[in-house]
Amino acid sequence: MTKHATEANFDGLVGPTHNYAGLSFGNVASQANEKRLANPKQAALQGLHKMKSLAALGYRQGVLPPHERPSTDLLRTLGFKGDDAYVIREAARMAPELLSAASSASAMWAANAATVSPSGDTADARVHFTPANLAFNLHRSIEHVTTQRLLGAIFHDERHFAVHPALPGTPVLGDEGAANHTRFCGDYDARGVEFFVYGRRVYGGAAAPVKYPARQTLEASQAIARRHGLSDDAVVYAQQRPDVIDAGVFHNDVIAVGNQQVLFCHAHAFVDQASVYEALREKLARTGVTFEAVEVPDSDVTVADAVGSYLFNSQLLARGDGKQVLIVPQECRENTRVAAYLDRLVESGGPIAEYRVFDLRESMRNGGGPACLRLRVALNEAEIDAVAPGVWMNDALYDTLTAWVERHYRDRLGFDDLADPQLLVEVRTALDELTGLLGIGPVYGFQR
Ligand code: SUG
Repeated sequence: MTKHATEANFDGLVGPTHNYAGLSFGNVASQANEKRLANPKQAALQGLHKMKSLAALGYRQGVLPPHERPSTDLLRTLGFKGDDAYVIREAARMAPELLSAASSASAMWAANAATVSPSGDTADARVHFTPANLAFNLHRSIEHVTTQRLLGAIFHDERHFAVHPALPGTPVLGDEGAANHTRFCGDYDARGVEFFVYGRRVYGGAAAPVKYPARQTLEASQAIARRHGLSDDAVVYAQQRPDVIDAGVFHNDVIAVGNQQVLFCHAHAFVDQASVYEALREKLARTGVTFEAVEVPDSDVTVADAVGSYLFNSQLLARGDGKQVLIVPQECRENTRVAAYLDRLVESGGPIAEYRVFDLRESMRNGGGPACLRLRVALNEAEIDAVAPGVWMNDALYDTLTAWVERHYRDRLGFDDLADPQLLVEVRTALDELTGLLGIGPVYGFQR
């Protein structure tokens, strides 16, 4: 593996409690699959297969461990008392929806773990991380505590990395992390332009969706840019179109993805889309890079097609030859319009020259595609060396983690299983072993 500046992808390893609880209002897949029986083992293996495949193609790939679930801390905060088994049984009996929230494996969607600003962009030339408060959903609002600890363990060298706490968890500062953040650049260690997309502006007003929530506010995005030390000429803000949020685009990464100089997006992604392109073009030009938008017209792929297939929830990755490869979920092959579009796209001679298809069905049924599963961290050589080495994916780690999943994960999980206190015992046994396998030391509350 070469050690030049690169963009590493850290994928969330699916946790042993992966299930379908219908917890996310406005996320149509989550709502449609509520109470379906899940297969955590298969979900984790599907994710590992993607990680290993991208590592084998030469991309730097890391692993973010799952969180401890069910969270008895949350249940205790909500008033349940007694030992862990009693707390879980009482929650199942009195407030099953709270037990579901406390049990979600939603930390797998690492794109929502944090917003990351690479050292090329920040005032102190360190990589800055702000864990997302995910304040809109109870089940996700508890993630940032463990996320901060995990990022602190993996990116522990403070000469290179700054891991901030999450923003206050209030609706004014709703923050969903990198799912609403894209960075454009030339070389990964050079100055880039960070693109923050918000759904709602609290102060000063702006149109907002009427049916579904806008989870990200402009005020949150601006706070992150400030604390990361980004200069005004390296930042562009854009509002997501409220009508597409109402059509099920609950994060910007359901309708747009970018990498280096390329933005791949639907024609209905942003309010005043032409001005958004112009701002990106102008600011990127100051870094010597020519911005390229690949815009998909509604006549080729509708917003409903995009939401159903997750065409834009793809990973756009640089190939060695200046072209890009798109990593798409297999649902894109199953929608005939999207499949035909993809074939035309790679024939068109544009920047996206190839696509590769992955089966991520278990995650997709909760609204999580290839892009949701990964957190991008652009790193220079010295920073690569400063990352905890045990989290880098390679053939040996793939084999180790596959065997670990096979040993510890169930192959079916429904609500009744969440009520079984034995599940927490299994989760703790698995996670305790995992921190050893990844060499990141004790990070979970039960290990302290
Ligand atoms: O926040 N689904 C997640 C999916 C997150 C996808 N991430 C990105 N687009 N980057 C969410 O809505 C569903 C859980 C359940 O219903 O069981 C859930 O949390």
